Amino acid sequence: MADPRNGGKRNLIIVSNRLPLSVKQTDDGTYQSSISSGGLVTSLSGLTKSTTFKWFGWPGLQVDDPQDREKVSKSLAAHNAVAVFLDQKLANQHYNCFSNQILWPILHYQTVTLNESAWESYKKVNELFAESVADAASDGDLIWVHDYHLMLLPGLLRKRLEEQGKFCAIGFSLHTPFPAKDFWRALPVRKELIEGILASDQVGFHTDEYKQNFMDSCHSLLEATIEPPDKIRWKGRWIIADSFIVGIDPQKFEDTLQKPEVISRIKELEEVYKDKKVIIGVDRLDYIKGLTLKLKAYDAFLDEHKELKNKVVLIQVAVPSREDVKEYQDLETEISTMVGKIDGKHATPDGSPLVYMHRSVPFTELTALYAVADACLLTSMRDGMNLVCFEYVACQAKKHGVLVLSEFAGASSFMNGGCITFHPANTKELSDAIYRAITMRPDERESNYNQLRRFIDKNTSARWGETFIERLTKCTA
Ligand code: GDG
Repeated sequence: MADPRNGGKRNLIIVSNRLPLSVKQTDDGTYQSSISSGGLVTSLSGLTKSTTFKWFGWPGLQVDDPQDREKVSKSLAAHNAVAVFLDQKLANQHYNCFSNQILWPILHYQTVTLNESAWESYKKVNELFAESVADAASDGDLIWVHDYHLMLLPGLLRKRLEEQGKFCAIGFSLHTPFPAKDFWRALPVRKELIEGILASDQVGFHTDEYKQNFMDSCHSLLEATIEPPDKIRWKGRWIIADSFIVGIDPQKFEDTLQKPEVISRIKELEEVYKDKKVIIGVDRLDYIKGLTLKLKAYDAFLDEHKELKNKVVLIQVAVPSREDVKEYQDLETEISTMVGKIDGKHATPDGSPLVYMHRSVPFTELTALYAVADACLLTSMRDGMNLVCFEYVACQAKKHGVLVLSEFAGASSFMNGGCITFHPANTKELSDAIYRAITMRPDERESNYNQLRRFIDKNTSARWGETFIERLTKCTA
């Protein structure tokens, strides 16, 4: 709905657990905020002409003093961002203990047990978000809520908005898989969470499979009526549920590849690895990314193809993630141990076939690594979409590198015609996939590549944002 107060633009409120900004206190006690680029930020680029934005979320730092809160809010306001302040203990219980230790695993097909106090904190944080957003929203605004940290928010918001006599269309996007109904029902609070989501007008998933799983749960747990392909009737309202391809901004990668420092870095890397096939892996250090399976299969591949030991290198970037959660600390130890063993077993005085980097690399270095790699290996056990594979394709216009992608990454349901897919826990299948990738004929590489390239160029993040919001706008008609 266009708003005459904004020159006919419509107003969009985006809500995510974390604001896409970094806020820092300076030496003089003031606060400075800088916007961090990211998928969600880019996805709004196509909407700027028709829409004004306001972004709500946790600023990522503990601020208790009311005066400091005011200062933080002022620095955020310059970026149209609004802080939802949380105390450290509550934020920890909501983010680490419920969202990341209960919801994240169950959404990725891992069994969990409920932690009652973490659930209470999850509800409390969703309430605080609802209070803050509902008070700031005006009648007719669009509200777009993101991800599993805020599943109760659409329900809490709708109630508050109705009490305040405001009508706002609410959209919800899930960035993870939604599991099959028999799996989801193992969670004791399974009904409350999907009831929360169903208070939205439109719910977006990465793939049709996740959408269908969600609809199945709504039907079997809540007796909601499903009208295929994309409608749910619940408590007298219609809700749209559909898949929306999240995508990246390929131009950003093309532009970075043109930078002089990236061009010279690519040359350097090509020199270092001139007689080798380079395989790149880029993952957050998360068990869903299947890094232990990747290393196991790579070890098996090196055992089977001893002649290739000095002719291939896997460069694995593993970005530290959720380091406060014990499962992630244990995983890091397990992976470091495996890396040490593989190195010890296969390295020669001429080098090692495995380079493991447990840190985040700068964006320019990341693009250079994508550009020099002959193949990209992604072995997720489950993954909502996986954007690394899109990014690799965006950097491979010259080489036509091969994408080797787990069949459990959401992206594989769109890209499987142009890449090698495999079951990540089938070591032999994965080892064979690696071999096939590094020995693929150039004409096959090129035709696969062209197919993938068309897909990522068409399904950009800007298109995702536009499509989701255009359709949500229709819910207000
Ligand atoms: C969740 C879902 C879904 C990684 N290492 C570095 C670095 N990255 C960037 C990549 C990419 C992003 O992080 C990772 O995105 P993914 O989509 O692969 O994975 P998640 O972080 O798990 O994201 C996922 C996504 O949400 C979107 O809905 O696709 O399934 O799990 O952009 O480039 N960036 C830099 N240095 C690194 O070392 N600069």
